[in-house]
Parts: sequence; structure tokens; C-alpha cells
Amino acid sequence: MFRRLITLTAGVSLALTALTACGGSDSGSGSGDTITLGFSQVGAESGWRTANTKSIQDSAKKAGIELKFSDAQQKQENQIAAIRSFIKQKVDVIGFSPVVVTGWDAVLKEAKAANIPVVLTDRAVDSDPSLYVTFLGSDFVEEGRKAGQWLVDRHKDGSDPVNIVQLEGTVGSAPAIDRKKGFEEAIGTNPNLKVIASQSGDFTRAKGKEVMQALLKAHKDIDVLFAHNDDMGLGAMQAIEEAGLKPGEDIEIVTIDAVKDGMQALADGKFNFIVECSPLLGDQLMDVAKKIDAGGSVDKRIVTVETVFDQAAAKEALPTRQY
Ligand code: GYE
Repeated sequence: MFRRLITLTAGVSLALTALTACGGSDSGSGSGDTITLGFSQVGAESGWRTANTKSIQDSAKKAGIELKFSDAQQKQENQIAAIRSFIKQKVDVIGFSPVVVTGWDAVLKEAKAANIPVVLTDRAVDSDPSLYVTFLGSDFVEEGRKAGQWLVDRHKDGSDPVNIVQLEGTVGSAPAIDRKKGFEEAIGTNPNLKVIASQSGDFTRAKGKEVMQALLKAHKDIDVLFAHNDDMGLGAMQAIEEAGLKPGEDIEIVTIDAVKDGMQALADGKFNFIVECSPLLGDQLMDVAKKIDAGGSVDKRIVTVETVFDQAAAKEALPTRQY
């Protein structure tokens, strides 16, 4: 019921936005002309991000949507500048994946004042939801829970403490905040599972390696690594090997994403479990842009469907994995 109400409200305000947008813009929005989508991407920090960018670019082409694409190199100020430039260019729809959760109110209000609808993809913001049309992406709390639950099940019979180190994503980003929350909530049901250190590796392979090297020096008793994405896990895996330990055996590795390199490590027995986070958001984003442009309604929240992989499942999935 509540969900239906939200959808209805989103639909109504969307129709209003689209109406006013038609009246005020010279791009012929909704009249059959090409839709222009301005998209501000976070950066190119991970395999996930590269696959996400490709998905958006391929889907735009397929859908006949003109894409203005901007890479923010993981800097919020670059994203804000890109969105302002899209407003100036009077694009029909703005899409963006916000690097962090806070600090978007001013620029989102500017987009609203210019009657340009905004679609969030991948990551959330903490702004008033009336400032954007919809948020399309994964449930990151659930992803963290799935990672934690796997460890709870795996260690349910043991009585020894299980020492976990956590490599967090970009500080202040929705996936880092939510995955940590879901993970710690799930492992909280087994007092043997303890997070002994938790630090950001900024979602990159290089940072994941660097932070893991320091953690290995500081702690001699690490049983498990939980990394908020495959890339940090892959960097940490190198650090573990260089320290003379066996990833997947001496230290269990649980990650999130399931990009090809991560799945290869899982199939090779060097990772133990991956929670999938799908970067293939392009088609849904183009569908949403078209609906909005036509004055239709879309759900306020569109959640991506995803699965989990153990080593056997990774071996089976690898040959046909798209990214
Ligand atoms: O998990 C990570 C990327 O926001 C879901 O960002 C995305 C995350 C993804 O850098 O690899």
C-alpha cells in the first residue's frame, strides 16, 4: 500500500515536471525528437564501474538516446560542475551516480528550477526525494547482509574467535555505508565473528593492496577479509600472497560485485564467496529516461535483482559472464 502511494505520488509529480519541461524547453521534449541524457559518472575506479559505463553507453546507442557523458574522477566537485553544465545545455534528462551521499541539495534544486528531471543510478543521496524522479540500483544493505550471513553459516559450529578485517569503499558513499551496516548486522548474530580492523580502500585495487599490507603487519591473526568490492579484494589478495600466505585458505576472502576478475579468483579458490552487484543498469536507465520524457510515471525506487556465488557457482558462471 505504502509502496503504491509512493509510486502514485512520483507519477503525478513526474507528469507535472514533464509538462512544464515541454513548455519551457526548445528541445521538443516528448514530441518525438531525440532525447538528450546528460550522465555524470563517478569515475573509473573499478571493474564494476567500467562495466557500468559500457552498459550506459551501449544502451544509449541502442535506444537512440543522445548521451552526454562525463567522468568525475571520483570527485564530487567535478560531478556538480558536470550537472551544472548539463543544465546550461538544457538536456532533457540528467542521470548521475553520486560519489557520496551528502552535499547535493543546491545543484538538485537548480535542476528542478530548470525543469530538468534527475534520475539517480547506482548510488543514493540523502537529499529530499522530491528533488529527483527515481533511484535505480542495488540494495547495498542487503548485499552486506548476504556477505555476513555466509560467514555466519560457515562458522556456525566453531567456538574459536574468527578475526575479520574489513576493506570499506569510498568514505561517505552509499555502498560503503550500507554494506558495512548490513554486514555488521548479520555477523552480530554470532559473537565469535569479530571485526578487528576496518579501513577504507576507496574501491580501488591499489588502495586495497596498500591497506591490506598495513593490516597484515599490524595483525598476525587475520582469519577473514571482507572487501566491499572485488577490486579491493584482488589488491588485498596480492598483499596476502606477497606476505607468504594463501588467499582463500589461510585468509578467507568475501567480496561484493562479481566482475570477471573477481569471479576468476573465486573459481581459482583464492576468493571464497562473492555477493553479486549488477552494473548492467543501462537498459533500465534508458527506459526510465524515455518514460519520463513522454510524461509517464516510474517507481520512485527501482531495485536491481542479483544473486550470490560460491566457488562452484563461479566456475559454472565464468564462461558466459558478460563483464
Ligand atoms: O561495488 C564498486 C564501485 O557503487 C555499486 O562502486 C557501486 C560500487 C561497486 O566502485 O566496485
